[in-house]
Amino acid sequence: QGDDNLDDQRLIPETLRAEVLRHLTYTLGKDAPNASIYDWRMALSYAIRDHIVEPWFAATRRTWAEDRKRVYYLSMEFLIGRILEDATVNLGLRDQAQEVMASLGQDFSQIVEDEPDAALGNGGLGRLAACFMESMATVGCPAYGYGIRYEHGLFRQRFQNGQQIEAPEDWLRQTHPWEFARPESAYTIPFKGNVETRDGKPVWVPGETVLASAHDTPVIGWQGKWANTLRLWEALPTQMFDLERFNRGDYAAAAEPEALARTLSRVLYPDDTTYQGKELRLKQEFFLTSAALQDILRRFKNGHSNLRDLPKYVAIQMNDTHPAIAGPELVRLLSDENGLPFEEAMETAQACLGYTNHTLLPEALERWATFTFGAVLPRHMQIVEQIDSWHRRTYSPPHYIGIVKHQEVRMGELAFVMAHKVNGVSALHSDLVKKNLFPELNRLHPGRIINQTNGVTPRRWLKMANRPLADLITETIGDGWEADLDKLRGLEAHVDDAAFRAKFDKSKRANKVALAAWIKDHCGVTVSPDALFDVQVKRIHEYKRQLLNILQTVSHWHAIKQDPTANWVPRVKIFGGKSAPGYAVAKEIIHFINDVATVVNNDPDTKDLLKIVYPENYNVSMAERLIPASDLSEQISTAGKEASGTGNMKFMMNGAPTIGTLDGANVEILQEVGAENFFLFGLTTEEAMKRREDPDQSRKAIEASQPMLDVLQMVAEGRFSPDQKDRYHGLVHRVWHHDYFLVAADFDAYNAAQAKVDAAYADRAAWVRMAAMNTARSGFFSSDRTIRSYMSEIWDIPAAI
Ligand code: DL6
Repeated sequence: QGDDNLDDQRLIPETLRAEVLRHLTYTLGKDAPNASIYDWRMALSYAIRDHIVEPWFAATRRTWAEDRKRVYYLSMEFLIGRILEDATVNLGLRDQAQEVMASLGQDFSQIVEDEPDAALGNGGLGRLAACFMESMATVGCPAYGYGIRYEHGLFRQRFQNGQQIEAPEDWLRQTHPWEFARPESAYTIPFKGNVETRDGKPVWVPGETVLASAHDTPVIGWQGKWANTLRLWEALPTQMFDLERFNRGDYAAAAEPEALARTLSRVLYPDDTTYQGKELRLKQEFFLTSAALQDILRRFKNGHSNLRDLPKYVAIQMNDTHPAIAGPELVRLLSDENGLPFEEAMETAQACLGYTNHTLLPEALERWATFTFGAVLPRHMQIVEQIDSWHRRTYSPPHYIGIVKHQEVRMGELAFVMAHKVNGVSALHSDLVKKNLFPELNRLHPGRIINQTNGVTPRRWLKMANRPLADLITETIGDGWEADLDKLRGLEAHVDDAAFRAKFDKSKRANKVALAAWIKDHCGVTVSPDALFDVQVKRIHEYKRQLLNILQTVSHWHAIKQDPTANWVPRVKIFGGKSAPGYAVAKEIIHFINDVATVVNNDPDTKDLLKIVYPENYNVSMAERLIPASDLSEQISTAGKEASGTGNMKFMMNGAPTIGTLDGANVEILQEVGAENFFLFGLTTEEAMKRREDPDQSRKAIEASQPMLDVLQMVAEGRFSPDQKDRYHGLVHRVWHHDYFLVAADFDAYNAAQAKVDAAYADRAAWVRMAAMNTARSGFFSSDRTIRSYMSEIWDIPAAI
């Protein structure tokens, strides 16, 4: 069926050209001479979307006809990025689209660039959800993704005098061509009010309601063989408009119900790490979850009558604790609304639910004051207490495990208790989830915690983003690797072949040349494509240690100045990432990086030997540009703090060796690629924990390191903030005295590892071999592998294709 579909598409480009022109005329209402780039993009997107609809219908029809189990992936974030090019790649239409647009006088790559990123996520967690959607479609796992259709995605970042400024993001200002509005799929979502007892039964009488209205985006898998649905909810008022107030002339008040309801899908919470007891956030979480569960039950009941059968047809995955309200909400729907006794409702819910934990950071594990929780969700407060006492009764845990404790509802514990499987996202992380996060629950429920190491989709992150390398891979090992990434191992046979290495090197250089031109355009900095491109792109956070990177950069700069004629390897240090708006320390790190860049980039002593660039507004499409052009991947978090990382996998696939700690999935990357192809440094998780026991540890580390002393001295003297010499006194003070993330303790080891990188880079043949080995051994990190593993170990769903 999939191949037929591809054959159809060989009819193009004439057909595709006609389709684009038809949409331009009849959907956009434009004629070609007057069409803007936006019009052309929309026309092309609609034409491509038409090709997705058939396989999408076919997949949906098969799932119904064969009465298949589906997975429902509940996530507050889907960091999708751009869709157009990705869809053309998966449909095998990229070349044709390029040709067709050229024949119409349009540049395909400019059209692709015109699409705004769908930035409905903060970072790794949201991007993982997007990779999973694509992989579920590729491997034929019947699935729905459920999320919120935020009007404003992650804020736009600008720098003003080196400091981060946030501006609202407005991707929906233009028509989003990939979605279908489904106003008929709308559910009432209740909030607040109180619980009454009627006929001995609890009845929730809500104080407020909003409507969740569905918008569906089809997600097409590789070669168009299967497609699933990403269903995003828009919040609408149950009562559109207060006509009485309007007639009285009070226009603002008349529109109030609408404005209030819409708030729920207005903005993505711009933070993935900090707990904030905001009622709006809790309401958003319930809004998504309740709408999804009502939709799931409606679909189930359309063909099934026994609710105890739900787990045979429904697997629900909670992506982190954000949708953890799914436990009590499913119990409420099954018992209050459908009459199942509480214990049966519990059993049924547990058999459906899985919970993925994505962080050990205590501030990111949600807890709600019972006061807030009870006010917003009064019936759920009762059910959570019922679940808590059921759990105590059934398993007799030590008294200190409680879902409700110290007047807080602990969403991690709630998700754990309600799920039949709990998973971490890398081997190390899953181990720490067992040992450090939920040790008591793990003892009570042995076997419930399992590991599912993350992955990324090689279609977007290699085939689409890195065409020169993708073409070389196909030329070398043939096709088929896109859907079976272990085939990349076939490249290993070629890494000692100088001709292959020359081609590998050439593909990287092509990407670097393109990036250098882009950097010149966007940052005004001239960089040489012959320099080593050293890249750290991710959210700015203390645990990710961008500070360690920039302090070592200062040290390197200082060393060059001391001995300018030595044989230095030219480097371009590239940073990218946003800080949560309220995270002052992370924002100070951004300011500091930009201040260091200003001094270093203008220093005649170091000229082309060292440049620092930090493009504004890092997002998915920027990652697609930076990662294929990288020589070195910076994965330098404090051991025990990065749950997995997925950026690390993308760099590896694109032939950039890692400089990194034994943290998250770095551990498995190291295992796959081998120590000789990885620059390992730093304390282990255990060593880090031990080191923190000494309250004086950072001072001791600094005093033992002349390079560290020199760097901190320069920063404290105001070398990088000549206009305000004491600007970074606080930063320096923290490194000396409050260095929880162990920047000082790891500094010398990091410095030494960077020196090894320089030495290795100077030997071209050996370096390219190492880079190629990284690509060759990256097969394990395909999200297809991850999804197949969720299907067999958590969801119990067979592939439909
Ligand atoms: O699992 C996806 C992704 C991991 O790769 C990152 O290591 C992890 O930090 C991220 N977790 C989150 C949740 N909040 N925090 N922090 O974004 O998940």
